[in-house]
Amino acid sequence: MQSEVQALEAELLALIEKAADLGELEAVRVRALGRRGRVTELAKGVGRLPPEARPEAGRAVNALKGRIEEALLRRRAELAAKEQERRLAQETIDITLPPKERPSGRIHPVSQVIEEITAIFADMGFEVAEGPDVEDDEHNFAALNIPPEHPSRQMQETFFLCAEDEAGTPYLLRTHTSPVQIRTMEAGRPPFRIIAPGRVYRRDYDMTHTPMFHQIEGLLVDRRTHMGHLKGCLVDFIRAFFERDDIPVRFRPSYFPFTEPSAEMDVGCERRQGQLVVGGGKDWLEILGCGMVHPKVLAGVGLDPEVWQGFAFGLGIDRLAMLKYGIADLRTFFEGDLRWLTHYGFSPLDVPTLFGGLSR
Ligand code: 2NM
Repeated sequence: MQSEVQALEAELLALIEKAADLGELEAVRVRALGRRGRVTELAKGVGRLPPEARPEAGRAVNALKGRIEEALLRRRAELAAKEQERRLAQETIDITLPPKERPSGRIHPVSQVIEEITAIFADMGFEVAEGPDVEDDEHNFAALNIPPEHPSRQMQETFFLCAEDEAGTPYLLRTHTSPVQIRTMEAGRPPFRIIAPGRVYRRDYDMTHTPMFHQIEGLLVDRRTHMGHLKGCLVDFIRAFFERDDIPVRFRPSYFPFTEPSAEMDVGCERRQGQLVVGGGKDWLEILGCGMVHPKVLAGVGLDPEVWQGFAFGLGIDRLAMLKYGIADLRTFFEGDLRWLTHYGFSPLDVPTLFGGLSR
């Protein structure tokens, strides 16, 4: 046994030394220590020896196994170091080369403005909520205190689907993102502080209307929320959005079925060389609708209006993008013209943040 061990050790150590790369070394390991390897076979032979010879032979084979494993490890480290040296010598980086071109893809103004508005409201503690484009009558209308005879429900305004819910009422394409607020209030517990950006659909098509457009609505529900909170929040928002501290703002009373009282917010503006410019001037431009969430809407989602109050608002993203970035025709937003996107689009690397600048 002793001489067999010595002979095998010399043979295997020679093979390990001869292995030229990690692949060859692995083959040697399998030949030595694998399930049918030479050392393994030798260990099996120990069981066939007379009992009194087994302990010594067993120790000799185990010691051999240990030495072979050690030799394998050492050779593996050697080969790995050699391999790395070879790669370091071969692979080069020419640091005098110019940097890669900036990506040529552009961010659509609608996506840009959604990111900008999200950055502003996120800073005030609002979270982004989303919901389905296909809605039911309950979430798009009924829960918002919009009665069956209300004009916005009529065929010429709303896209109805052929499919109907269990009650036989047709599904529809949401006409605003308010159903997202309803679903959020149904599913969670107050306080709520959310904004819901997304696509909405209305049957309308001309210079300033497309059948699909984008809205952001916001909702804040807490104890003792009042119009002062609404006003402060929206004035801060609009000044951050237009990146000017001096924008005149006024609130006019208005009507929405889902808020009471309701208001519209205007910003001061003026025409300069046929272009509408926000800030300064003596004209007013309507920018968003808002109000205190109607007690019936709160009660409908299981909130006690004596305990919880909220404010909500809604605005059109596309129109805001046109205003801020001087884009004349809304219909060009959705034509998919690459030249238009190259001109009006934004760099994907300039992510809007309050600390780094919204639009740069
Ligand atoms: C607007 C204007 C005023 C509004 C209300 C709600 C809800 F679900 F909380 F009742 N969501 N959005 C709202 C209020 C929307 O858009 C012009």
